[in-house]
Amino acid sequence: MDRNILQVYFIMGSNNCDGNPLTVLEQALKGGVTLFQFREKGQDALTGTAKKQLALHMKELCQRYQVPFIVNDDIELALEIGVDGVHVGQEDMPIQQVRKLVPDHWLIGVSATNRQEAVQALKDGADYIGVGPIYATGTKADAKQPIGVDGVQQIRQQVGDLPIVAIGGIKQAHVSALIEAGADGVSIISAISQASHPEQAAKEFSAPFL
Ligand code: 3NM
Repeated sequence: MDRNILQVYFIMGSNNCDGNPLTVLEQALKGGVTLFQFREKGQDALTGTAKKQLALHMKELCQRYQVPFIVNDDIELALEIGVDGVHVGQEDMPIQQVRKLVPDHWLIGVSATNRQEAVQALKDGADYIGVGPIYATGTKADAKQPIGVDGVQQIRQQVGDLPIVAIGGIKQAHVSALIEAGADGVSIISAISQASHPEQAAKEFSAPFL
C-alpha cells in the first residue's frame, strides 16, 4: 500500500460530532485528510438502514475528494456498499478470515496495543496497524492504558517497515514526535470532529507532512 495515505487518517461516526456528520466530514476532506474510516460505535450509534445510508453518503463524499474510505469492523456492511478497506480490532473477526471474504485489493488494518499484537498482525498479513492508545482518550470507552511515544518506537522496532498509524488522544502538537518515533501517520477522531473549525484542524494536522 501507499503508506502516505495514513498521514492524516480521520475517523468518525455520527456520535463523534455535534452537528451534521456529513458537513464535518466534508470540512475535514477540504482540510486535506488523507484517509477516512467510518466507525459507528458506542452510545446512540446508528444501526441497520440508517447506518447504511450514512455510510453511503460518506463514501460518496470521500470519492468526490479522492480519499479512500474504510469501514470499521462491519465487514457485512463493507461488502454490501463496496469500500476501499476495513479496519478490525483485536476482538473483531481475525485477519485471515477477513481476507477470505473481501476483494484482494482492499486494505485491512488491525489495532494493536503492544508488541505481541503488532507482530501477530504482521504475521497475519495486515496492510497497516493502528497503534494505541498513545495518550488518554475519552472517545473510546474501553481504551487500554496509554503506551506513549515510546510505545510507538518499541513497536516500530518489531515490525520492520509495516505501515503504522498512531491513535488515541492525538493533538496537532504531537504529530512531529510520533513521526520521529516511527509512525507513518496519525489517526484522529475528536481533535477534528469536535473542532470548531474541522477544516482548519485538518490543515494543521497535515502541516508536519508537507
Ligand atoms: N481506538 P481520539 S483509541 C478509536 O487505542 C480508537 O485502539 C483506539 O479518538 C485504540 O482521537 C481510539 O478522540 C479513540 O482520542 C481515538
